[in-house]
Amino acid sequence: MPGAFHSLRLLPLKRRRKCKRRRSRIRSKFSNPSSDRSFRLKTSAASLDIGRFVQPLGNLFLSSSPCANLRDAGLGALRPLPDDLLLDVLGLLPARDLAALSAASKALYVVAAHDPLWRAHVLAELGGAFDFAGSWRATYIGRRARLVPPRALKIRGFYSDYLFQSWLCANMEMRHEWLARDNIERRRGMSVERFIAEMEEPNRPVLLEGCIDSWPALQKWGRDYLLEVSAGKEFAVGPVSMTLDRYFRYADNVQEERPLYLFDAKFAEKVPEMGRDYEVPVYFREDLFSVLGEERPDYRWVIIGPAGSGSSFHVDPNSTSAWNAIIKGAKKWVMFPPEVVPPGVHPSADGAEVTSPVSIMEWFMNFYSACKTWEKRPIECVCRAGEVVFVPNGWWHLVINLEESIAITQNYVSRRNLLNVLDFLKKPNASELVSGTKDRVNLHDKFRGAIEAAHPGIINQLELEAQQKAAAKKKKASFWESAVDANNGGFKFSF
Ligand SMILES: O=C(O)CCC(=O)C(=O)O
Ligand SMILES: [Fe+2]
Repeated sequence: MPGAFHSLRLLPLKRRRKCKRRRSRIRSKFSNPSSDRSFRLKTSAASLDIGRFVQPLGNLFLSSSPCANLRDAGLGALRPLPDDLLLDVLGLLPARDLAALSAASKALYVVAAHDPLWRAHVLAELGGAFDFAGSWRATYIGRRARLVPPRALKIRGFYSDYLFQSWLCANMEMRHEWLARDNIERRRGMSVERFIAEMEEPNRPVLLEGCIDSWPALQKWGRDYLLEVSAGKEFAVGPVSMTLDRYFRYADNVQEERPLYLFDAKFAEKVPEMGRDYEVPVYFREDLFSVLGEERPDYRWVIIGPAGSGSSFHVDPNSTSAWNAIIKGAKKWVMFPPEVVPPGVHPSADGAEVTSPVSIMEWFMNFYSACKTWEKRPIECVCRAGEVVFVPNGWWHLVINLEESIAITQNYVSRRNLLNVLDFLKKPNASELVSGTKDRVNLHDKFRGAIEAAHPGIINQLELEAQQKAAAKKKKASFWESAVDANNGGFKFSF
């Protein structure tokens, strides 16, 4: 959803493609939040939150005592605007005017309390130097004493799917059925040769157990240790930078639909102890981007986030593959192969932009069940501390943290995906697609040149092998076509 209060978009830094968010229509059945049993609210659900008093629009028609929607009476000339557009308009207002507007009517009070509006003001004015006060509105108002808010009101009779869904996504628990399916291949003690032949070559995800047991990070990386080694250092959190202590204070109190996510590509340079506490698992040691030295695109990140934070559907940058190792916590993964676009996700034809639901919870609520009947169902798992997920290049994936999690991820190019990466970097719209570097347009030529210098002949060799493989595949296919002879129903194989 384009708009002013989304202008500080909070994309994890790993993926830089433009991302539009669109709120989908409610597809699940809901009634009064306090009586419905079809979803469970988090025990910490904010009881004074204004969103709690908003009901889905359908309830207006089902209500036994039909009444008017408070929204219509109190919005004046703004009434015809759909909720998403109305919020975009309010997102253009300075904070002072937003506060003043909320005193104009009960309806405007509800709409102007939509917390993402205030998040944009806090982040724009304070960057990462805020002390989270339980909501963004309270955080902003706490810092601006002269901005006296109207006192907290309990408001009934406001019906809006958009606001209800936003509140619900921030406050509901993951459902059991969203977590139950676990169909990823799990391997322990796999040799590197088998990993290459069975996983990397065919481009299939796998969950690797036991391959980071020797990492000091697994024992050491709790909050206390990280706070100590990173004292005074700031990390990238969405569009701002924050110290870890501030981020943890936020994470302890947050109840929002898309929590801020710490996703920092320079952690090992900023805090060398963190760089020393892990090593690349044995399967991923070939790292061809390293030929670029300092000019390589961003490739490693520390990721920290509270329950409910995560990464919405995306494909990893520059056609690289990745590994993601969990040090603390647990993450739910949903992955679709490159040729299957996940339901609810709409990439543009040139691949430069992706439109997807506003939040991960919204995707689960409105789209997860759509794949139940699909022939190609996603690969899913819950990955826990000490486990590593291999994300093959081109796979769509979504990740949600089920508890506070700390992870390290690296993207890499091995000879299995070198040609893919070179093709990707050469695309005509490379300036929009390539990410993790300033010099997007020239990355292809620089990388190709550096590879030729460091590994003479490797590109030709891989191209030759690829041609041979394609020819063998074609030969096999044409043998089957002639054997089956579909046109005249002739010869058929039987076994
Ligand atoms: O841990 C996460 O949020 C997932 C990050 C991600 O998408 C990745 O490692 O490729
Ligand atoms: Fe990713």
